[in-house]
Amino acid sequence: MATVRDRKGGRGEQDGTGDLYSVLLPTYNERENLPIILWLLVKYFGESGYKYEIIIIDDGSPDGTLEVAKQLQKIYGADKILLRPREKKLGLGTAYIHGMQHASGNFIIIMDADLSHHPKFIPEFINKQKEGDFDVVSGTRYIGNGGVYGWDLKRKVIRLYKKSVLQKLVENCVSKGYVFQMEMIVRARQFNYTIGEVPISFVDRVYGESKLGGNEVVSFLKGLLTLFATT
Ligand SMILES: Nc1nc2c(ncn2[C@@H]2O[C@H](COP(=O)(O)OP(=O)(O)OP(=O)(O)O)[C@@H](O)[C@H]2O)c(=O)[nH]1
Ligand SMILES: *[C@@H]1O[C@H](CO)[C@@H](O)[C@H](O)[C@H]1NC(C)=O
Repeated sequence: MATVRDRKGGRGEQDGTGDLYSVLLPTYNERENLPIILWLLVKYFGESGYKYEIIIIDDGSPDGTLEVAKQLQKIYGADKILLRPREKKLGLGTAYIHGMQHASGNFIIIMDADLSHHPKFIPEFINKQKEGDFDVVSGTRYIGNGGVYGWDLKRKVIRLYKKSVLQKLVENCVSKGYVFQMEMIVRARQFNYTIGEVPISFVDRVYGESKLGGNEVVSFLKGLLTLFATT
């Protein structure tokens, strides 16, 4: 792992000197997951104080994901939720490229909308990036008692990139689908980009092996009621 470097130009901490994080959220038939993933993103970004925008790239989902996204945009604001839909399912790789073209942030965060990633880890990714001025920050999964599972080839992880680095990587990647994400990290190593790692418990799914905590579900539902009452 790279050592901590001197910070050049005194890049700000929280809310400091203009770092903006663009979260790319590709969706295909995520009508049911989108409300909770956005609620969690807004919650954890709000608590951290980092500036963000969420770019939803929906590929003509037949389940009406885009209509749900429009409702959520009304709730959270068009400055926070950007909709950059495409006509039809064109694949994950090009969805990222499309989203990136519309991103204003100097950092890009890539994650799935299907609740396989918990947004609570995002502030840790950001802190890690600042700690070493890393080009890329990726999750490293652990199996329970601190045992390293290593690079996850089967399942995808959240990643944070400097925008310029992500641009260079996508230009050089040829794979499709989720292999694309693996290729990006392989190329990052080839290009000698510095990669920070955030330890993530192997069971970090929002649903699945580790469920949302009961408290989180309750406060999500309360939050929804408040939203319906006030909008
Ligand atoms: N915009 C867009 N999003 C997609 C597409 N395919 C998957 N997604 C989204 O990308 C995230 C990862 O979904 P997965 O289904 O695991 O994607 P995948 O690994 O390509 O798997 P398959 O789509 O089943 O081949 C989820 O948020 C999906 O809703 C696509 O073609 N376009
Ligand atoms: C990356 O580093 C290795 C080892 O120092 C070096 O041989 C290689 O040329 C570097 N690659 C690039 C793209 O700079």
